Amino acid sequence: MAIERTLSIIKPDAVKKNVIGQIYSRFEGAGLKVIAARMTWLSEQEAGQFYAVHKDRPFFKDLVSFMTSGPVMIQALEGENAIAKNRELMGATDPKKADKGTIRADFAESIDANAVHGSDAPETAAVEVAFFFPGMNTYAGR
Ligand code: RTP
Ligand code: MG
Repeated sequence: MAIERTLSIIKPDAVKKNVIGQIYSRFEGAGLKVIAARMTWLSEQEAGQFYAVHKDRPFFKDLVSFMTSGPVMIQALEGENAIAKNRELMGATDPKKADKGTIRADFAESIDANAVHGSDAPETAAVEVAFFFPGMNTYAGR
């Protein structure tokens, strides 16, 4: 199986709940390595640009406003099948529909405040990792 990289964001609701460590434990338990990380408070421009694919969706404004409501923890994860593995750990977008034991089932409140983001495909993972960690290939994966 391929070693992949994916972008993960611990969203403002989960940072406020003080569960960064518990979420990191799940990555580690699944064999995903944190190879780059940055805690930041996204500007409206950054959040809007990051979620540009959703700009015509009805929830876009709420999404940007939520993502800029507090600090976020952003990380690149690396491991076998990392993109799908991270999505499995996260659970469904709507925490009410997320499988038991997933991050969203355990830590998320609503479809808006749903604890984590994870890239959904190799193409988006490449774009999203580069968005927050430009030039990462020069130091990661050693
Ligand atoms: P994410 O991108 O955050 O990892 O989540 P996802 O793939 O599971 O969901 P996606 O469809 O990409 O939507 C991005 C984020 O927008 C919010 N959303 N709200 N109110 C709604 O119907 C709705 N749908 C999506 C969620 O916060 C979702 O994570
Ligand atoms: Mg998505």
